[in-house]
Amino acid sequence: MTFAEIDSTNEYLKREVDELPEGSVVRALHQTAGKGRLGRKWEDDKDSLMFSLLLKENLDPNRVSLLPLLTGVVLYETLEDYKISTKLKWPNDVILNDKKCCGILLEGISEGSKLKALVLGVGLNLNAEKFPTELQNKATSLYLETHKKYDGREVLDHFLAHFDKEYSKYLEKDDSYLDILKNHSYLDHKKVLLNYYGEGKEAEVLGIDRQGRLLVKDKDGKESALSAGEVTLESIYSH
Ligand code: BT5
Repeated sequence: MTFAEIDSTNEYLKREVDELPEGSVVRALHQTAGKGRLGRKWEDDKDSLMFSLLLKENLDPNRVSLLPLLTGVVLYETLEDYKISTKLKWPNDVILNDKKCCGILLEGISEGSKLKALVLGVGLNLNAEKFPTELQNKATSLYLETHKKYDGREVLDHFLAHFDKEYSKYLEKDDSYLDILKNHSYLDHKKVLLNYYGEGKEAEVLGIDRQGRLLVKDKDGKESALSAGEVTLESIYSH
């Protein structure tokens, strides 16, 4: 289903969760209220791929935090089909030549204490020729990096084929897709400022572990493995 314009494809699936089946995909050519995480805004560059996917079956609350990582890997594979090499910035950005070309937003819908559904939203900048001033240093599109134009429907089909393959593995608890994240991780060797339960924590990123956690070394040399649920990345302060 493709809308010419809608508020947000994530919000649409959340509203229609009871009516729509497992695996429903909704795309919008324009979003009037595109969202990022933590109340942030997703800028609609007018020529990008924006869609959401509904997951209702076989949900395992203990493995939900792996899904943005899996989606990043699926986007990596999708763009490799076009010979575009990206890096994955844990936990949910896709980076092309040091700028963000794609963001992922996973939202849960609960009923009482039960997880009822997940909505997985993806925004991928395809053909934008420029971005608003405040994003110019950190956002990019496939067009700006490769000087080619891309067909959204075709890119979405590539995405869905890779997603089916990797998600079936995930459901069987085969997390081998994490190897791709480990091998193409953007944050490795960078010094970062993390928000750890509301407190600032400076650390150096060592890598990603087999459970998809960020491995860091703090200023005292102490190493730890942090999951996306307990820590958010505030900034990168040196390479
Ligand atoms: C994300 O949030 O990156 C998740 C974006 C998900 C967007 C999709 S589009 C389809 C579906 N429907 C929705 O309403 N949302 C999803 P976050 O990590 O919080 O990053 C947001 C930040 O990225 C903003 O604060 C900006 O700094 C930057 N940003 C905004 N628009 C951008 C764009 N088009 N390209 C690159 N960076 C952008």
